[in-house]
Amino acid sequence: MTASRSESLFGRAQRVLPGGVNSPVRAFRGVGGTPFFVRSAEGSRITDVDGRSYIDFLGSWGPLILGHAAPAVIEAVGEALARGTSYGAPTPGEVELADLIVSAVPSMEMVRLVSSGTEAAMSAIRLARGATGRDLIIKFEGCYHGHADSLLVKAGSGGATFGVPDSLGVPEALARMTLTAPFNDLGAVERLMAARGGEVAVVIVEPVAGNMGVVPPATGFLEGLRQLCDRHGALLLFDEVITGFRLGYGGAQARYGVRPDLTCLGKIIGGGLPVGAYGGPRALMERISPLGGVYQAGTLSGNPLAVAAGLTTLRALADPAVYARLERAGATLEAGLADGARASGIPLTVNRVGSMLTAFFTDGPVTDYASAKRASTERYARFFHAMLARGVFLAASQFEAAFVSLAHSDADLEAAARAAREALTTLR
Ligand code: HOZ
Repeated sequence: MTASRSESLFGRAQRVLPGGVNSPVRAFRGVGGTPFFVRSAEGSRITDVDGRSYIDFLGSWGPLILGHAAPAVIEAVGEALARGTSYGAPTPGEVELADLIVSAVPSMEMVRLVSSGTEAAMSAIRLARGATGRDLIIKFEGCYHGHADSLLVKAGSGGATFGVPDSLGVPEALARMTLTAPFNDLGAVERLMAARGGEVAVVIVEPVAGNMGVVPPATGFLEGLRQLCDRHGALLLFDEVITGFRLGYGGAQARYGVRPDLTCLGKIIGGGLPVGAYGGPRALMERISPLGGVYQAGTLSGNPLAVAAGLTTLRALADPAVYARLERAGATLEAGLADGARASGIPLTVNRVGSMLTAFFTDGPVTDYASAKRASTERYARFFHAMLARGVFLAASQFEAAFVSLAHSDADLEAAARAAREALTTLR
């Protein structure tokens, strides 16, 4: 049998790229098989180099809330491109994007644009340490905040997929400054704070976890974190790289009504181009260079192409009807999965918040990393391939989210729900 184009490319790729990819989960090791290589994508569909087309629920891991190659984004980026790709000097677009972000996100009065979510989280942590004069951070098991040293401790996403939540190469001295608690376990945070609260600079959390699969906050969890931080003089940092502009125009903090001190954004605010951002109250943000002593800089920060894509995307989301549509679309996919589980008798727990969801192959509730890890990764792998064979592309790991976009039509959602019902039956 001759190799497909994806197979040949993967062979070549593995000679020159570690694992054949530029980001681990893409290598399909969590589900087995050969990753497809992408030729193009449009709307809800992604097409591989062998000409197979899939309804895409990966959405580039979250940014593509308008779908692939959204015409308005392509036009805006094209116009920006014709004016140059990068200047290393300020542009009007950055000011507009910053204005738009601070008017949308309740806790942000100022924002600094960077080039990735990793950079945003790393820089926000530095700011928190600089502002409080404290060194420790608290993070939650299974939450993922990019791959900066201090944050690769009990990390989700690729850390969960490959069983390396504590990466090699992170100095022990640094890892010791990251305390961890189970997600949704306020008691554990209370105990950490009681023991070392005076040394804690910041508590960082994904307000809705998306990197151990989707896990919503328990009632009172985010509010409790707010109170504990206030009591101990620590800052609260919401990593809204995934949830920002996805769970509503004001992100998870508007949805749950809890105001963090610092917020990280990424993904959607770059409309599919590389971007990140962190922000908070003026008094805190004015500690960043050139106003204050916390240093952070970047050649491509506020890149004009990313800013153009981001601005166009955020403007398209300014209508509340958009989020009502995303909610309905998410619910349709969830219902298809739940029906399929009932019909097939396969134990499945679907966690969904708005347009992000994960189907966990387990029968108990999934409320934290320990319960997420009880899911059968072997069943997920079979489900993933059964869906792919039916033309539906999901994340290649049990511990990631599926994202619905505004480009998914009712027909796409019904086709995906039908595929899920059939795929689940094949797992019996
Ligand atoms: N860290 C991303 C998943 N949460 C994966 C990014 C990628 O592989 O593109």
